[in-house]
Amino acid sequence: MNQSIKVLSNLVKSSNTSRSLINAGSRRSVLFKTLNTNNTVRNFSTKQSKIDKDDEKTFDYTDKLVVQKLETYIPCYTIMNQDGIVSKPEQDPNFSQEVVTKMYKTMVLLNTMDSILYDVQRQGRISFYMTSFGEEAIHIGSASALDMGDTIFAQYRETGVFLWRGFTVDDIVNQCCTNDLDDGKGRQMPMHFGSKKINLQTISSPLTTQLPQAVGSSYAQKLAGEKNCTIVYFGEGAASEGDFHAAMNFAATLSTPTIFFCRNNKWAISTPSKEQYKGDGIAGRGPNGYGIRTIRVDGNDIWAVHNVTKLARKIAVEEQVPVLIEAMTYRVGHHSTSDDSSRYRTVEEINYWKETKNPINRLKNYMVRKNWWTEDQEKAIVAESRQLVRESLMKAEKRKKPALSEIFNDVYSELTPNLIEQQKELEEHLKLYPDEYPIDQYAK
Ligand SMILES: Cc1ncc(C[n+]2csc(CCOP(=O)(O)OP(=O)(O)O)c2C)c(N)n1
Ligand SMILES: [Mg+2]
Repeated sequence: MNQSIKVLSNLVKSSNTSRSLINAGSRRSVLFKTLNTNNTVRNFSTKQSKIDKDDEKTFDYTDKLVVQKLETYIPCYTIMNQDGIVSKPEQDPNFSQEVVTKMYKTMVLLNTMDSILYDVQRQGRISFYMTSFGEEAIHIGSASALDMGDTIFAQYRETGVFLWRGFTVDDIVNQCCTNDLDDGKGRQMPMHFGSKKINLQTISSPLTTQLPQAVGSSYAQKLAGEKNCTIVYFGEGAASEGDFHAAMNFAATLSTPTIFFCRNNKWAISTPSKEQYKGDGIAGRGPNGYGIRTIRVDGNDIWAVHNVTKLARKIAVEEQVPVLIEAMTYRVGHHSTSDDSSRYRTVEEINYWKETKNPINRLKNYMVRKNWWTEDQEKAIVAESRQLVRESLMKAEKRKKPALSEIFNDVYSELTPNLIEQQKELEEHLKLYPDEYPIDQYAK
């Protein structure tokens, strides 16, 4: 019998034993064995006989026949209005001028880079791009509350999080141009970054796969006794996938240090959020659905986002439990360069968010109130950001594509015999038809 079958059969045996113990009403705890990641045996204890008592504690029995309706909505935490005024000064994180300026500059850089790279895709110089217009406060507000040791799982619209953690414009542009400096070696679509440097797990296109993976990552952190958590970003559309529910339930029952960060930007490509769910958004599922502590926040208020992420991180790490955050915002740009949102929403709707709830202007107003920012500085920073992105693009476009041999690397630590065979076949084929392929564009 191999090891995993042995473990499984132990579990089955134990669960049969547990059932007979419940039937007998015994108060003895049941021990069963499983393996942890270090392959050492761990003991889990289940106090089965307490189940009935727990039920009595959690709800009352009643003779009133009531069909429960949705009655209360989770409020949305916000502390800074569009004029940059913080309603309760004690809740202002009170960062120094230097730190706030860095946050603001990162938001402007992200916004400027998005505008340029969107146009560059339209010119056919990169194959795909996704902007984060309108969600800049979510990125910088949340990323600034995390520790570099925390692991990030992202969806794809979180570029500002990466910038804040030290992923550079060059890193982004090299990946979008899929040149030889791209960490992914040209094997991913543009925007699907991954980076050890910033503790970012590689982004994958199929929606919501990152959620159960993030729970696994945080469970590993818990078992290793680390003082870090895993944060996983996802859209309200992604939360309709089954993986969302599996992940939430695993995190709750395994009690993992996971921050589930939902960016509710009201659209999932052309599907509005009101067609995505009928309950109290994504936040409403947390406390009653899964027993997960939950906060809803104004995603366009950088200080509110920072405060909730900081608190969620503290709870996750210190209490080793998951926390759900739902940040309310709006996707100002098209879904991606493959989308034209004018086909399904009005310009008035977009302008309402762009003009009256703009997260970048909100932080700018805060800085202007403190006499930390002038129009001259604004012009300079926009020009600087443009210059940075354009230069990066010029450098990136001159480079070669990753070496063709990279197609075969990194799946296994060593090439398998069939991969060696395929690689040889490709080399022979290219030698036979040298004029049919632009081989000189690829690094050696
Ligand atoms: C499993 C799966 N189904 C469908 C898609 C196609 N798809 C890509 S993004 C997207 C919308 C996601 O919306 P949301 O989660 O709200 O994120 P947002 O784009 O608004 O940031 C869809 C349907 C996919 N990538 N994977
Ligand atoms: Mg969405």
